[in-house]
Amino acid sequence: MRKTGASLAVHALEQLRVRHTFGIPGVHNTELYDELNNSNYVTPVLVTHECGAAYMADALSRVSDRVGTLVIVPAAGLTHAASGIGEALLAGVPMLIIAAGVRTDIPYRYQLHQIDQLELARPLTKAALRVTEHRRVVPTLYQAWRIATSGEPGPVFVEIPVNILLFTGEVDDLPVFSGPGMQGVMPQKTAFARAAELLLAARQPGLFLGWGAREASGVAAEIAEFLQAPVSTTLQGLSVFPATHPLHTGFGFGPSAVPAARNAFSDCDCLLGVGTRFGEIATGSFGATVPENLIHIDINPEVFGANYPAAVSLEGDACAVLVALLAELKSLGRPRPADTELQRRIQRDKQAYREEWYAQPSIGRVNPARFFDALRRQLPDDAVVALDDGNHTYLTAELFPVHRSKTLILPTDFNSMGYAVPAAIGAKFARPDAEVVAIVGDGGFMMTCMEIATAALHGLGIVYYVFHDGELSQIAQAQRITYNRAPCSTLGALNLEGVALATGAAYVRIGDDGEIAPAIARAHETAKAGQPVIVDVAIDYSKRTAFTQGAVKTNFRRFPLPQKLRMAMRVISRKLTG
Ligand SMILES: Cc1ncc(C[n+]2csc(CCOP(=O)(O)OP(=O)(O)O)c2C)c(N)n1
Ligand SMILES: [Mg+2]
Repeated sequence: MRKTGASLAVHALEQLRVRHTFGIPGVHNTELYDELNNSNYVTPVLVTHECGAAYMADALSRVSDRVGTLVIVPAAGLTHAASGIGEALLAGVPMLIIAAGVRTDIPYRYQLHQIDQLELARPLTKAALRVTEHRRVVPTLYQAWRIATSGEPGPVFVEIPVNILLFTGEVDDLPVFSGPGMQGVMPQKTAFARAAELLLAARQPGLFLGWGAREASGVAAEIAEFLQAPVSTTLQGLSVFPATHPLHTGFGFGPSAVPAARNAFSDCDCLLGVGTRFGEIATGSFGATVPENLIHIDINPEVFGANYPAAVSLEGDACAVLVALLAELKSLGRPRPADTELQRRIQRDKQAYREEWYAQPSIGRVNPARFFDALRRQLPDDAVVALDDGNHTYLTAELFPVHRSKTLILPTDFNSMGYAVPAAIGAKFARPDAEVVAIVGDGGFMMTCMEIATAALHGLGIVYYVFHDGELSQIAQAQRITYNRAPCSTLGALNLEGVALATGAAYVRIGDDGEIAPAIARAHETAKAGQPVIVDVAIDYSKRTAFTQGAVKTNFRRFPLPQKLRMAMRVISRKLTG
């Protein structure tokens, strides 16, 4: 039979349960957009900028079991989407990127949008594939989906030249998708026994959970309870262990961690790290001390020993490996009695940290701890929170208790600002019945805020909390410590009410602590009626997070002595002379 590449691609997307695609049409992919428009299953979503499309696709993958998909024009579509693709790559998030390609059936060079896209896509993706004939459209998309979702997930790029999309070509059949097909590996029994022995023999075991453990919250809790081990998470993995659990301590466990985690892990002699790469942010710039007895579980064997040597490494799916490890623990040992002293200390430390923040006088501004407590009280446990990158990220990490896995999403290792606004849209498309909010700094907001027009167009009631401090605070704070000044970190005036007017959102302002609770209630009422809301929060950033203080100190300590002296002298002389 003869089919256009566009109709074949849409057949494949329907088979792959792709409900939404994100992108912008251009001359190379209009046939594909026409076919998407004909589909009863897939809805193509128009965005304002392909960067937004990529963040939407990323978020959709993070909060659901579907694969976020882009449909973009060659070259310019890819370069615009690159930040979101990079984010998905370093965060282990599956994504399918379908870009049209220039014509391959004509002899001309210097075609519109002509560059070597595959070369550009390669370092940003797990794989970059090109379709060269009609027969390969469907199998290539199935292959891309399998690569994107297997092992450590990630983005996969597929180029389909416009002549294949637009013209008909011969195919033998329309293959049905037969499922993932890849079976995970499972470590040797002896490795489980060794891991269980180390954990049972430890004086103070601890658990450190990353995003890779997102489907393993239940079994991780059972192991923590069995061992009476405190639990800390990475930044990306903040949601994987409920903050309400008595053994939950917080984000990180080294000098950049909150006091509850820092203290609970101070004499940890056996660490069970699950679904984490022990990367820079997770470890507070590698400042965390990891004990010799590290048991490292990950689906990607490349992470073992990358930064910290593991005494035992267990390659496989976090959930399956933890289930087997728990069985081994039960067969070799007995559960420890509840460590009430440890649990009491965790709660005491958490309470004291909160009180420290509450004591911060935020006159005429909004106290972060009071804001997060009020938001938590008004948000259901299954609400999705999307963050951006900045000071607000670490404030949220330290002060907002997350109750359920995959309900907090944020940019981490690629660490690209501009994530939150579109990510909240992707999350709302994926989970239309859930409340979705974004917490975003004013700098990050400016990067992608026009995407709120997309939310308004689709009647997506998302609440955008913009922490409006007038500067790029996360960087400005570090600049002030190091340079005693903060060049290029002050933002121009931003009229958020104007942005609301321009995008079709409602506008609410929180000027001080007294306005927090009623403003949140009002914003969520409006959002429930299907309108996005921009909440202008006059946040008080005068107190630094534990993370910022810890990370600056850790980095400084590691500088060579002459450089340390140079920097210290500079800051002292600037303090004296202004
Ligand atoms: C694309 C990109 N550009 C620059 C940075 C560096 N950066 C990290 S945090 C930050 C400040 C963010 O400012 P804002 O969005 O206002 O958030 P705040 O820190 O004030 O909460 C900057 C500039 C980055 N992470 N990503
Ligand atoms: Mg700011």
